[in-house]
Amino acid sequence: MVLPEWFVDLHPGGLAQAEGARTLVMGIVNVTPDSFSDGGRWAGPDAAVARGLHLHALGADLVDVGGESTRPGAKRVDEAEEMLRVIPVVRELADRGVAVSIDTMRAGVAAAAVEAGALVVNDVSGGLADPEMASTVAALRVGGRQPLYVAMHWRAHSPDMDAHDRYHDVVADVRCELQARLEALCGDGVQRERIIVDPGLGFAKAGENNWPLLRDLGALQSLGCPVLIGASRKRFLSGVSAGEGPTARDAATAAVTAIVAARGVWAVRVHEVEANVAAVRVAALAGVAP
Ligand code: PMM
Repeated sequence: MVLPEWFVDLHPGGLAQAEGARTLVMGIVNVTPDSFSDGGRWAGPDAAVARGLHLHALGADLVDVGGESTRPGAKRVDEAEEMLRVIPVVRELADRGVAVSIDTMRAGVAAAAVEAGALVVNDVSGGLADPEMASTVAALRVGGRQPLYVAMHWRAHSPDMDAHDRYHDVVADVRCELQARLEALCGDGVQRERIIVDPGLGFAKAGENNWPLLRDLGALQSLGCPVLIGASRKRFLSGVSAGEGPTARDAATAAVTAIVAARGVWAVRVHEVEANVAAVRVAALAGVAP
């Protein structure tokens, strides 16, 4: 695969400053029976590959493949099962020219996925769940470079995360905990210029704790890394959405995308690609993206 420009040359602090650059859209393929918004829909490898190709055709810049649900309360799958779910899908999508990220907390899965063609390791635990993750990512190479590594703010595994949503000042606390992760990851050899940070909306964050993180994106951007936002269909959007259930939150998701794209985030992680591609294009063409 020809490596995409955003992979080769990751501009720190927000959007690639290159002419015409815009926020990237990461389409989600959960190869799981139990993810909160689309669990079971793309559980087999053929359905998952077809979904990934569809999202790519709709304009997704990369496709995020995950084999372990992280919804509150979800039980962990074992590593062998996670591998079986995701690796064939990663390989097939990468072979077909799709830029793939692997959503995993396990170093072994991350390494196998990069070997199968993934460009990005998306670790919702920011390296906390698996002590081997950082050194593993540091040793991996894609076209001579380390893969990109998404370090998300995380406090505990799914069964316990709702008990960890106490904050003194949610923006300052998340920033400080991400800063500590950055130092630890870099200490283990991950290059700072390959790291993307993510506030982890909905992870150990009750509804009202998510909005300040969106309102004060600048605090996260001041860490000096590109930012990824994963708001898609999350429960905190239910209060601004008509209708019930995760898919009823797609309109609010696109609204979040337009706003964060206007503030120069690197990427948004979304289930429905079409509306979000339109939102990032609107943000770019309306001249509000930096
Ligand atoms: N959210 C989920 C899973 N993976 N990865 C990143 N980087 N950021 C997120 O916010 C995030 C993630 C949970 O959502 P899903 O179950 O709908 O995939």
